[in-house]
Amino acid sequence: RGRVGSVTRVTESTPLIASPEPSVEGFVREYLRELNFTQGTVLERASTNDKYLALARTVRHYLMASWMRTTSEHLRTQPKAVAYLSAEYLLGRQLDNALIAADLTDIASEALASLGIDVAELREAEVEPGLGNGGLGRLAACFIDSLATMAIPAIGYGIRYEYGIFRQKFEDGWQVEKPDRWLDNGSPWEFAHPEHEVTVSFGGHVETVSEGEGADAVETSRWVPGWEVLGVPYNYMVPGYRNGCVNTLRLWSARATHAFNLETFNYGDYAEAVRAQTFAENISKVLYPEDSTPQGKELRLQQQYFFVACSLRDFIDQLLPQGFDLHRLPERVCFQLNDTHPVIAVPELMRILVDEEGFAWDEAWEVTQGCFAYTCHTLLPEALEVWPVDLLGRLLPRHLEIIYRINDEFLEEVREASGDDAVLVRRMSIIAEHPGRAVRMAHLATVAATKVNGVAELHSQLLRDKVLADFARLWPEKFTNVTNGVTPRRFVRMANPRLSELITEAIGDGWVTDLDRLRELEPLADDPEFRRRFREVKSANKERLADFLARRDGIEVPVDTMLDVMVKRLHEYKRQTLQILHVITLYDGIVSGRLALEDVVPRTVVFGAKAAPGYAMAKQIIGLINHVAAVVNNHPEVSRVLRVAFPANYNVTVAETLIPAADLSEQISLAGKEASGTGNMKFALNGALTIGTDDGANVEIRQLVGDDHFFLFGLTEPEAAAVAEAGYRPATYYEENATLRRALDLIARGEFSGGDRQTFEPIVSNLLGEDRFMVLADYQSYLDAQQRVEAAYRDPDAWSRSAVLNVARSGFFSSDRSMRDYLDRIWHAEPLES
Ligand code: CR1
Repeated sequence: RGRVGSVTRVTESTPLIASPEPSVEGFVREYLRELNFTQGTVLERASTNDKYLALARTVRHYLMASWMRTTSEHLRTQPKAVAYLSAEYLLGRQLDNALIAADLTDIASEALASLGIDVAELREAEVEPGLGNGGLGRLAACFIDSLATMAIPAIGYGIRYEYGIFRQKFEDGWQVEKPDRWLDNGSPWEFAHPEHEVTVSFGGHVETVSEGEGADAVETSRWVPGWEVLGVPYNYMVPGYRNGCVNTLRLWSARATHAFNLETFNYGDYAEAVRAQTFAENISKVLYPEDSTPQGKELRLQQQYFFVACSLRDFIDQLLPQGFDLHRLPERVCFQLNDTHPVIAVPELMRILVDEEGFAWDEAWEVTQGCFAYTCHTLLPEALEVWPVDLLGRLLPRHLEIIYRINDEFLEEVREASGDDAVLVRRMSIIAEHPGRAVRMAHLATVAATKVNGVAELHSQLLRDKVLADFARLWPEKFTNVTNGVTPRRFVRMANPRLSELITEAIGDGWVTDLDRLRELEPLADDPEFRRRFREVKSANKERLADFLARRDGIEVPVDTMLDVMVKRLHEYKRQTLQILHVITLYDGIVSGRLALEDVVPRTVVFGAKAAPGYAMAKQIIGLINHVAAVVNNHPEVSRVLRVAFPANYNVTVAETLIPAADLSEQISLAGKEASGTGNMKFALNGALTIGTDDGANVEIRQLVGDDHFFLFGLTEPEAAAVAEAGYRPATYYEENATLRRALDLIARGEFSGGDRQTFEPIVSNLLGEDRFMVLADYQSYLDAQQRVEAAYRDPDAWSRSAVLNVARSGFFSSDRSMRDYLDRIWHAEPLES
């Protein structure tokens, strides 16, 4: 097979250019060189963007030698690698992270200050790459950071969307979506490698060919594709924290094939040639803005196949030595499937091995099963991806055939193991029959993977007991848990420099790469001086937030109130509605005179959330929050103790300013619905207390920080399941709880919609009629917990003691620990010797 631009074998003596030594003078020199020679401008004329790009490129210089060294070491030593396959990477801004990783923050500030430039201002010029929706994409970004920091040979594979997650605006309080043009000013962090382009085929049909003669003749399938696109890799540095390791994130961009264009063009139809090009390039055009619900669109399946086909080809052709015996592939790689989005990689590897490499089916299956592992990120049945057979067959006919055969053999195994249990066979089949024939991607992944994991203890338990129970009975040893984690580099060290300094002063700086060491802070929770300084950090962070929101959104945030924050995607199961009902209840109490102002702990409730553009109820809820905010914030009495802030376009950059300032973290999903949550971890690590249900990773947070430092409320998962089983009737709660009734009636009567009763009618009738996520059932319990929050907040010393203990006891939630668990339980790869 052709190997375009295939790598030269690297030997010990491969020459590498050293990065410049870090010094202020050196940095100034490198910087001016970038500004003059690459950016092509002089300081006097340089725009902010020029200056930012030159700074980013300068920082790159200091990481470059490490990147090249890491890359050639991987090629030379051929260690077992982790290939993380993810349709999303929610990276956030790169500049600060790179500065911190290279230990250049101070040098860069000083160097640029000597040129009269403020680094802080340049930071703001970076548009974050929002190539993900929420937790799943941000998790992938945390994981590759940790892998690099632990020097694990790893590569992230994904899609270079031209448009990331939409930019959210509010018009009269309602969400409107604008395109995210993150590449408009150029990205200094990417390196395009068109010479390593990969051809990806689609469509066409399958032919059966006979090889050999007479009795020896074997029938083999051959895919005759209908059309092709090219995948061009863009490499991004993934710097480890000050360890000389820089891994690679490789994102694929779709291009039209040269041949395709040229042919059409020769026929004289220029417009048609351009159309063909646009068609091909659509594949990596835009990120689907869906979170926790799959979008069953043909283009999405094209995206999925496009990036995994590119990635498998790339790994085999570029990272393995020429002539590598693919029977040994499992020794060299684990392809980690981040949810079902990349699962089409399974039949793709089978196709490569059987059709291209001439493997017998069983041999190929053994190799394939050894190479994949699958992480499931959901508990909502409607979030499990399913592809209609006719669509998949049209787009990838050979893959469908392969899936059928995998299914046949798998169902044979089920029949044998179950004594021909036809009901079980139907339930477990990779092919669903109703409502239409469709491929269940989670089943395919589970059948193919060496290991299947959930993302928190409770979630993994529910996968075993409910979502994938049949599979767990058949293959109990396949199932495992790896509780999610977040990178302490970005979410503490970088986002919260003040807290980082305080911690480092107390226990040294080892915690940045060994987060369990935060435990050493525990005794300091009892030290009044430490707590005072901790409170100082919190209030300085609130000032920083107030400043940020004033500039960014013109929102006024009072800094001397309790900051109560709920930031995450807008989804009914996450229950933003529950929190807004609490706000309405406080408002109602004050306005009606039942609640005296001095009895309310002043608080500012902050929301941040995007709704999927097609998710009408989620958009309604956004409208409600903004309308309630307008009424509350403009009420002369109420606004003295209660404010609601909802900055538009919540993203990683906003999170980094908001989370360090928070006092209270809202993690209030209905138990059994949030697989893990990762925001919950970021808040605890930054010293916010959690009000939360026994759901996802909240369970583990509470166990670690202790019941006294966590505000638990709500139904447990088994209780919620029992209520649902018995027939849940939300209206009963409305009828029996006067406080709840008043809150809902206010919405229904148009208190927040200028007297119009229609505006929020869908929300009210949904809550009273169906309330799938049991908001009304948990309302009173939530209110009671908020009362406990208020009581606790009135005692600043006790509160900050709890906050310090939250920090000290949350080291477990480092994504470094998650990586260790994946390595032990799933990947079995080793760090590279440095
Ligand atoms: C889950 O909803 C979890 C992240 C990362 C999300 C959230 O609870 O923390 O994954 N799932 O594991 C998701 O986005 C598409 O599914």
